[in-house]
Formats: sequence, structure tokens, C-alpha cells
Amino acid sequence: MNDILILMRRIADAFSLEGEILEAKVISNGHINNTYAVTLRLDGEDRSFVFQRINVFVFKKPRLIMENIELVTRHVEEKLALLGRSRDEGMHFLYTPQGENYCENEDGFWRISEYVPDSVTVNFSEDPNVLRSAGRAFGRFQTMLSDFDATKLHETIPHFHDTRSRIAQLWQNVKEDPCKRASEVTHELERIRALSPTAVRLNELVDRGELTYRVTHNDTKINNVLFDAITGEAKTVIDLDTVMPGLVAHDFGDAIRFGASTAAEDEPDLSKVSLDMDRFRAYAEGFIGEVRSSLTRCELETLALGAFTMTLELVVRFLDDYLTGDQYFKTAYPGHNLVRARCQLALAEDMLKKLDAMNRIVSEIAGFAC
Ligand code: GN1
Ligand code: MG
Repeated sequence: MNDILILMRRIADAFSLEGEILEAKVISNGHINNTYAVTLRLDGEDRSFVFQRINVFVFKKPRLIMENIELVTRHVEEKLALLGRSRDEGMHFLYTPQGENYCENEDGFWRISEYVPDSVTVNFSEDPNVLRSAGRAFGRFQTMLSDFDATKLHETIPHFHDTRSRIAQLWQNVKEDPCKRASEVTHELERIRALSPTAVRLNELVDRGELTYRVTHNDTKINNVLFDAITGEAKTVIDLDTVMPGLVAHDFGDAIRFGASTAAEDEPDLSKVSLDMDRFRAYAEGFIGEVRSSLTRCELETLALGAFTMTLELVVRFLDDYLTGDQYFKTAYPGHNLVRARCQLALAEDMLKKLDAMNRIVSEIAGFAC
């Protein structure tokens, strides 16, 4: 048995999950946790699970994530039951004999969920229909949580999408410059300084009470949607680790940042990076179609700004990680975080040019004049 299989066996044992492990494949979608697709033979039947080790450098109190997920999924399931629909097709975590939905030992902090049958994830798609379907899924998720009491949730990463504090943190690290890398990024820092006033507008609207926090997903990349392998429609959203109070503009914006870009998040050739307006429109149609009646006018009016804001926030976060020695995001090669930051900066600049056009599309779909 190879090392991964031996490790998976130990984790399966902690959950009293019997059966012979046939296969364990690394899933390399995320930048934070370690994820494996594991197939076991149980009573003559092959069954698939997702084993995941939580990154405790990022999630300092992983038990609190699992508490949040439990509360949120229970709320969604209760609502679905009221609507006459049975079990959500989302992730269901296994329990240990001690009744916990995680195990914590010398191998780390682990959880196991059942693999959702016939589901696939998508990292990149040029098809606007895929975006529309993802928009509907995140919109439905938002609507399901619209009556969820936010005070019940732990803030698992404080100030997660507090763009202003992310920018302040970056300037602090530029000053300290622990890895002596700041001199390599003077152009990027100059651009961040110039773009910051626009990126903190959402913060200012919150300060003035014009926008309020709701319970949001906070990590709405398209690869956090499970699609039906047969119909291609979005089944459900996954990765509920960062469900916390946030702005609707953050959820809308992060999905656009990732899903409506013409390039991957870490494309080194910046001439390939721009915002695809067809995919923007498609996502907006899907998302707004689900949430329109529950959003305020100000929330609708700031969706497009959310796309720019989340993109600039990622410039800041990737650059900050680069300056402080690449400790937060997983990297595939030296300088990966810098490549990501530059790519996101090119996208943010393009989004700013297209902000009016994005706003017009939102107002057309939502039915108000801008
Ligand atoms: C991280 O691991 P993943 O890819 O789901 C990050 C998000 C970033 C994203 C950038 C907890 O998410 O906030 O937007 O990378 N998650 C956390 O791709 O920091
Ligand atoms: Mg995630």
C-alpha cells in the first residue's frame, strides 16, 4: 500500500468506515485544504467519499467551521423539507463513533463526506449556460439562507472580505517587508494605491448603514458548484467553510472574478486576461433571477462593484502572501502568488473599464434604471 492509502485507511478507521480502500486520488482544486477522492469496496459495492484535511494555519478553530456547516446544512434541509423536497443533494458528512463530524489526531483535522453521485466540478467554462446555472445555484443558496440568524454563526476567519483591512494589512507587510520582496512589486503597489478608493466603497456603504451583512457563502468560485454529470445543470454548492456574515456583492463578485474571466486565475500572459461580458450577463441572469425579490436596491446596485472589489481584494491577498513568504495559499512554483496577483490586477483593471457596462446589464436584468 502506498503512503496515501495507508493514511486514508487510518482516517477511515477513525470514522469506523469499513471496507477495502481501492483507490485514493488527490483532488487539486482548492488552494487551502488537502482533498482526496477515495473509493472503498463495502459489502461488495464500490462507494466513493471525499476525505479532506483542513488547513489549520488558515482555519485556526476548525471545529467552529464544522459547527457552522452543521447549522447551515440543517437550516437548508429543513427549508427543503417544508418545500416538499427531500434531502439536499449537497455534501453530507460522516460521524465518528464519538458523534462528531470530524476527527482530530496526529494526522491532522479531517472530515469525510459522501461523494455526490453523478456530480462533476468545472474549473473553467466558456459556456454562458454553465455560468447561468452556477448563478442560479448560488442565488438559491443565498435565498435559502435569507432567514438564517447570522448571530448563530462563528466568524471563522475574522475580517475575511473586509477589503479595507486586507489593504491595511498589505501596507503593514510592505513596511516590514520580511522576505525583502517589496522592491520587486513597486508597479503593483502603485496600482493598488490608485485603485483602493474604489475597492473600499463597499466598506464605506456598510459604515453609512446603506449596506448590511447577510449570511453569505464567501467562496463562490465556479469549482464550488457541483454540476450534474448528465444534464449539466448545477446541483448544489459546496465548500461551506467560509459561510459567514458577508455582503451579497462579495458572493456575486467572487463568482464573476473567477468564472467570467477569459483566463485562469494564475494566467501569466496578461494579454489573455479580461472580463467576458457574455458570461457576466449569464451569471447575472441566473443569480439575480433567484435573489431579486430579497435584495435591496443598494445591494443590486453594488453587485458589479463587488466583482471589481473581490478581484482587487485577491490582488492584495495574493501579493500579501508573496511578500510574507507564501504561507497561506498553496503554490505550485516559486513566484506563483505573484503571478496570481498580476493576473488578478489585469482583470481588476479591465473590470473597472467595464464597470458602467456591467451596471447597465444588472439594472436591465433587475428592472431598474441606473
Ligand atoms: C481559497 O481553497 P479555495 O480555492 O476554495 C480562498 C478563497 C480565495 C481562493 C482564490 C479560506 O479558496 O478566499 O478566493 O482561494 N479560501 C480561503 O482562488 O482563504
Ligand atoms: Mg474554499
